[in-house]
Amino acid sequence: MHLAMSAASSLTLSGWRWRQYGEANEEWHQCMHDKPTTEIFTDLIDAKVIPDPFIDENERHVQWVGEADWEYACDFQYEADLSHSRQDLVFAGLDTVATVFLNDQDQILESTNMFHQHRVDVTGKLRPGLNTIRIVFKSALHYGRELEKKHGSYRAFSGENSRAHVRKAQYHYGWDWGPLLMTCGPCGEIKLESYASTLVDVFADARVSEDLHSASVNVSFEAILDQDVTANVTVTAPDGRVFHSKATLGSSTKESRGSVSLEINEPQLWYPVGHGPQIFYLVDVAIMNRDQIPLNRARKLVGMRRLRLVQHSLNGELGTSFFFEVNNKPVYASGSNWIPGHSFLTAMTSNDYASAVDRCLKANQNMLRIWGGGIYEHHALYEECDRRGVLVWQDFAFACAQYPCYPEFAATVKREAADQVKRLRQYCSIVLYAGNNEDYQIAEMLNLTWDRDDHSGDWTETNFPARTLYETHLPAVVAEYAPGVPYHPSSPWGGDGTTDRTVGDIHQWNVWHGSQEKYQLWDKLVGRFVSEFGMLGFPAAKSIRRYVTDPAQRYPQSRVLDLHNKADGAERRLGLYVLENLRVNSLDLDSWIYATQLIQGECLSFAVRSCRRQWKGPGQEYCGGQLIWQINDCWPVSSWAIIDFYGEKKMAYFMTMRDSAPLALGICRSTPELKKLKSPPPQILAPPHDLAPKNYICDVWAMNGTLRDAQAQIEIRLYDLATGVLREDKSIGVQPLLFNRTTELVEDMSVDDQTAVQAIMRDTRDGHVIARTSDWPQPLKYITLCSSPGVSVSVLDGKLEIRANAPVKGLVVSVVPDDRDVEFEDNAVDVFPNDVYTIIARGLRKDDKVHVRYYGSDF
Ligand code: BMA
Repeated sequence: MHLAMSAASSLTLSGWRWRQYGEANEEWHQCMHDKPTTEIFTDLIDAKVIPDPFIDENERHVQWVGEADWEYACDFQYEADLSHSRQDLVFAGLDTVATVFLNDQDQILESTNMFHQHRVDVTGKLRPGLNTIRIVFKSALHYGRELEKKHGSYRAFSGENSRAHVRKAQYHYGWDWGPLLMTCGPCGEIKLESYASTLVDVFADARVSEDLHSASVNVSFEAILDQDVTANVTVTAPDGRVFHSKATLGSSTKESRGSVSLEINEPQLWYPVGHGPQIFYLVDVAIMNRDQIPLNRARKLVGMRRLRLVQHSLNGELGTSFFFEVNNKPVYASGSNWIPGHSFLTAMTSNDYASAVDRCLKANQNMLRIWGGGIYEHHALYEECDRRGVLVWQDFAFACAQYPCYPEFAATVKREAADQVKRLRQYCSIVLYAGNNEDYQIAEMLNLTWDRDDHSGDWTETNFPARTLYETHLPAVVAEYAPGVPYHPSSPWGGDGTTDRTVGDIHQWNVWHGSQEKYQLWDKLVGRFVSEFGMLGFPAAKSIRRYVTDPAQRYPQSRVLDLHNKADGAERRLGLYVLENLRVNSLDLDSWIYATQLIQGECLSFAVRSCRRQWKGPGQEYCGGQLIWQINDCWPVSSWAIIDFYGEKKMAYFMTMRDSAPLALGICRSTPELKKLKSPPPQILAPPHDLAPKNYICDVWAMNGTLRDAQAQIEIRLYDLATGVLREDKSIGVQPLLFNRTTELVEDMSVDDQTAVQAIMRDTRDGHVIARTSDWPQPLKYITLCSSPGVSVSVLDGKLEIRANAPVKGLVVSVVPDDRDVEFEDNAVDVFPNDVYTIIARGLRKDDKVHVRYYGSDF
């Protein structure tokens, strides 16, 4: 968490105007807002020059924007202050191929990397009174194609190949969930700083000792000085204790660096959510002149934690663990992948980031992976993660391509990495930097000739030159600027290659992509850390109504809905998973939304349960985490997201929320033969669903993700699906649940293909329900459901009570009409006889009408 630096004077430029560049007599258009950052697409939409590309088929009609060049200008006032000997223009980011002019005559900057930050000395170039900054943004498409001609073509998956040469957010080129919208503009704030001496960087590197009883804090700073100064460093502990130190900095070198070290006894530590408090030390650095007058000061909130990525050998299994340990406590990571929140990043607000983190926490998630095809995120996202204890896995901004490494490219990347790691390193929530997304997987796929055992450090002359970035340059930057944070060359990475399930992380896409396994086999797909897996699901009907304006286009395979579904083979794969598993009665849009969301939920729930089950305690951390692909969208689309672009939660959000709860239950149905297998059977040998057996065995387990041993009452009941009759009560009374691991509760319980199993965990003192889960015969399409399950929903102020006389799967409640703002804390639930399911619903009134849909309600 960073507090603003108070330079002697700082002015944030705002109030932009824009026009197309190079067109004769083109007029300037004033932006419709006076925000400091802006970009061409939002300005063209505001000015009604183009239609909103998110609506209908408009994406197709606006492609010319990315082929054109654009120009921005902004006026600002400057009053000379004699005590300030220097003026800088400070750029937080320009998207992307930008040439900057001051007062029209002076070209002060050329920038071709969206992730670079610039401080340009403009002393003596400003006029008293009105000044103008003008920036020409050339088409990044054209620029990339030129570079491609010069340096050769590199393969990129998603988007055109030229993107591999351009240091711009890669998803702007179009992705398998994102539109091709090549925006440009002053996307980062631009400030005029006027000063005599200023701090330009402050970093408090806090290292907590192994026994957690002390911390060494090295506070380093960089300053631009016109005189000798003293840097006064004060560290204030959350309990009010204050630590001081001082250093003198000389002005002889214009850019001065210094540092002080402080020892803090019994530090108060920052913990991830669920492990302890999120508390911060306030680090204050002030530079003072000879008369002890403060010239400039910077403040930072610093969380102190001892961080390790643990890769140790495991009891009885191959390979090594892969999990994070904070303050000596292993943390199981249950989280999601984060893609940029919008195709037009300047449209995002700090509130948007805060609510994204809030939704992640409400889904019982504790980690976000900031995926490499996006950006190094907005500070508001990291601040919120720090503040609320969500761990961050940060990729460097490379994805799904073979990247070059010619000298200019390596140089721009090294600078980008240094700029961004310096910007981010104070966030204690960041627990890992990874070199890229899936580029080693691409190397494997393209059969690039590379030798894992070649550790020369320079692979620029091979056909996998970017290895030099991922294994030499980027780790060097992390080691220099964020030495306390582990570096991982790629995601996925480890062992014998990117699919090695016993070492490092994997992206488990053999459900949906790859071999398109049945999701019921998810327990055979788990790896040491599963940093991606997913299943596509349609957005909510009310969201679709917003972006498909023509009611005639509101059917599942319409041209407009297909345009808003970028996934390769989406129709076939969705068809496969839905039809392979569900009895589909109708293909109208509402039914298709329900079907795809139920399948997504079932799949992700199998995955989360299977991964989490493998967190079995010390020496048995067979899986250290799972991250859902993906939590959010950047535009309205049918994608793997569990929350759609308009913030509507899909069924999978709630289903995986329950599986990720601190205290949760899991059931796995199998057969003795299947149970023995560690991997899915080769497909040729795998029985198709219709040869599925009639009799199964079930295991039941519990996860106690808290840091305390617990005891809970465990009830297990077997119900006949067709009649709702309770066949057997297999409850096992009070069970001890050791902390921070799973406990196996029941092994090999016999069930048949007409029986659903419900398990409930209750508090031993007052009997309240802590967790529920259920297991159903699969595939769901074969089960004979009760034709009148007697579902009743009582609507009360602020909550619902749901009852049923027979097992009901995937019950979704919504308010009618669905544009009322009611927030359901839970949904997409399985309801069983003899159990009232209560859902808290903020904003619900007892006279509200609700709509209920469950699996089979339309049969
Ligand atoms: C992964 C990601 C993305 C992609 C997703 C879905 O492998 O890294 O590149 O969007 O799969 O296909």
